[in-house]
Amino acid sequence: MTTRQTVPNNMDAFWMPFTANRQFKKAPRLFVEADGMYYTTDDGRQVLDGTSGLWCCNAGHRRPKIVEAIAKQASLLDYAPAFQMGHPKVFELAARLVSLMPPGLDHVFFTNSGSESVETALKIALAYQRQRGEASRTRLIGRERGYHGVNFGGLSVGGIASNRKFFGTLLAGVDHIRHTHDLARNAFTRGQPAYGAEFADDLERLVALHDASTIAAVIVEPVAGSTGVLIPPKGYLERLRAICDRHGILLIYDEVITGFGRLGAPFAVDYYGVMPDIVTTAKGLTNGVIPMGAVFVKKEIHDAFMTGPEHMIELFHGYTYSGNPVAAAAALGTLDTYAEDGLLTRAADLSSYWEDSLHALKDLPHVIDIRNTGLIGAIELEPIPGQPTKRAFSAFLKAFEDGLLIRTTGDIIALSPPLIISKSEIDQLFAKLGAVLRSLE
Ligand code: PXG
Repeated sequence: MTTRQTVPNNMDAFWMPFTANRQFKKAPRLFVEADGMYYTTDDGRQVLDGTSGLWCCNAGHRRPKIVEAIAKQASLLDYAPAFQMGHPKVFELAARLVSLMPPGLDHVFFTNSGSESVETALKIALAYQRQRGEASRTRLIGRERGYHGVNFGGLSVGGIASNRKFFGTLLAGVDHIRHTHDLARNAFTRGQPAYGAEFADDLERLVALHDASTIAAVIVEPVAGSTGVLIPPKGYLERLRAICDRHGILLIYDEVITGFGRLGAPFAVDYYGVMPDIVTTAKGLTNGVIPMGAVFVKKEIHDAFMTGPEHMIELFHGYTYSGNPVAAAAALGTLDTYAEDGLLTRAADLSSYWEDSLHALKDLPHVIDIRNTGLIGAIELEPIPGQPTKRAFSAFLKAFEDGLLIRTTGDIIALSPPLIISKSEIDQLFAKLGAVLRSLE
């Protein structure tokens, strides 16, 4: 007789990322299958995916076009060297991706994650400034509460103390503009907050301090995700762009979360109508199925490197798996799925229903703010005095028991369901979440 064992005998060996390891291993939460909007746990329960995995499964789970594309590619060409060699799928993918962006962001560099996309963008920015004769522009500017992955460049420009404090002095020459969160003026805003465009002027302060001739680039998430869904105040991105232009500073958007339809347009670039010079993506690029990232770069930046002898490498940067054939096939299958289901703009149709359902939780206990854009929502809870994060973590555990997957960061609950969600599934999500919030201490 065989019994299928889904809980491993020994969980010690795996040091889990960004996880309370000891808590988890005492009471493991395991998914064994997924389909559409739902995960299945090892004990056979259905869990509604309120977070698209980790903001990545924008088309929902186990989508046939993606599964087939991966299987076919693996059986045809499993791997091709990424340096000095190529394969057709990656060129097809780059052309498809560029066609989704507004004209100008014409070139794509492939990576394997959001973190690597960020490192790539920062390195291209520095190298470009040198290439155009501005080699003194070596500073990188991030923003408080920014999240740009976990590698040293991204950590350095990132603005989350708990992620940074263990890891020494990080990159030299980095500074940060202030964050845009302003609960006092903007609590319970639907969409873009009315107040805070002037927070962009903080970049002028850093220009005055360091001088523009030392600054290469500024990187921001158009909507900060990991730090608890901070939506740009009206006029903020416009103002940041104008200051960058005034001082010859490149503007990098980290669209690892906002890319691929999350806001109701293919990218935040379209949604906010403010053009950056470089855009980082990952996650939704392959629907989370195979690791892959892509960095979009303006033509002028790319072209500045296309000089010198033709046999010479133009940019000394790349990864063994840049444009991996199976990942490229997964991305093409993902783009086909997005196109077939109209997912890159579907959030725009659903966002007012989503918004109303979310804001209906306004009067529940401990709720101090609710904010939303596209198919993103956040509920900020009053922390338990002396025990920050505990209230939201309890909500996460309770929601999981009740068949709903949410994410929490600090005492903020973040929601970002697959873009295939139906109105009745939105109802179900908020009914479950409402019950969880009512039950909290
Ligand atoms: N930039 C941004 C804006 C991100 O959100 C990264 C870079 C790094 O991507 P990789 O693929 O290296 O993890 C991210 C990742 C959450 C959560 O729940 C967010 C991320 C990852 C895991 C959880 O907020 N964002």
